[in-house]
Amino acid sequence: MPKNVMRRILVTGATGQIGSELVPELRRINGDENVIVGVHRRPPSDELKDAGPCEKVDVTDRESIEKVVDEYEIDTLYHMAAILSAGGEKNPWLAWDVNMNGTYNILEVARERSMARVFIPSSIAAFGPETPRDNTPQETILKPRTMYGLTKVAGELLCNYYFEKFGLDVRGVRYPGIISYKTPPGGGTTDYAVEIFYEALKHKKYTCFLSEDSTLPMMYMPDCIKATVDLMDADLSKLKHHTDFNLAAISFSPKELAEEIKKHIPELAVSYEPDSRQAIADSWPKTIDDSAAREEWGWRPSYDLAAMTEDMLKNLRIRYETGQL
Ligand code: AKB
Repeated sequence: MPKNVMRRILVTGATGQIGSELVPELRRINGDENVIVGVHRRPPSDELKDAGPCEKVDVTDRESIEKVVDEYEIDTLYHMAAILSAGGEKNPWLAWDVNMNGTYNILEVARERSMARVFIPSSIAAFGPETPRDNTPQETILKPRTMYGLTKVAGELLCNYYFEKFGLDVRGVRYPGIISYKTPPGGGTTDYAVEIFYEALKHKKYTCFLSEDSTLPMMYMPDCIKATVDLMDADLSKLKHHTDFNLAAISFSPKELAEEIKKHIPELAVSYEPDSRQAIADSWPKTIDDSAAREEWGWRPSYDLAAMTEDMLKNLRIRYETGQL
């Protein structure tokens, strides 16, 4: 897929945390009309709606995917719809349906139409308590205990099967927790790392649902978008992995994040009341070895903890001051 070829793209889950920032970047590269926002639960923002097409897509209903794919002659799919770790423990049946049947439907629609390329992300939730937690290797034990995690492991394997068996060019990374200021995440174990910024600016206090020393792998949204776009642009012949790239940027604990925010908002008071999400965090890695992504498609993150914190606070302040929040 040469870089200068315009794709016809459908993004499922396009109104979610990552989708809502991926779409504008894909539209910048491919043209507004060529990137379709797949909407299901969350309505699209004015930014997404005004710039280009938005269509209803329920990934658990294959016909609703087919209708949009055929109408817009889609050749590339970004499948971002998913129920995350904490949400999946509240409703494991829905998590299975959306994450497993949704992924299977996307793969089948793509296979039947011989699509050019498909992006289906995995997550650090694919790891479990038996996985080495420091510098987690690319090839390692995958025995997650959450419904989200097990659907991600099965998803990685299923995507790889479609690549090996049918030659469908499916690609994916294991996203860490993603931090952003435009669209809040929902139902994740890493969501505290976004909530704390809103609460720090608004109330100068925050009660964290993880313990102060729960170090987890995280990433700022611009790096997440860069990784997603760069992997999809990568030369297929250079890839040894396809659907399960470890991806790392920053690792920190709630306490370290609070200390960094306090450099800008010294009055911030943070307390810790771990809930059921603590057990999930305890089963995930602290740091990740992403050398395969670095070697095979040149992955390099740009934001460290200090740069991410400064940019988050700057942009959230603007949103509060201009009445967007
Ligand atoms: C979650 O916390 O469930 C997600 C993830 C790490 O995939 N943010």
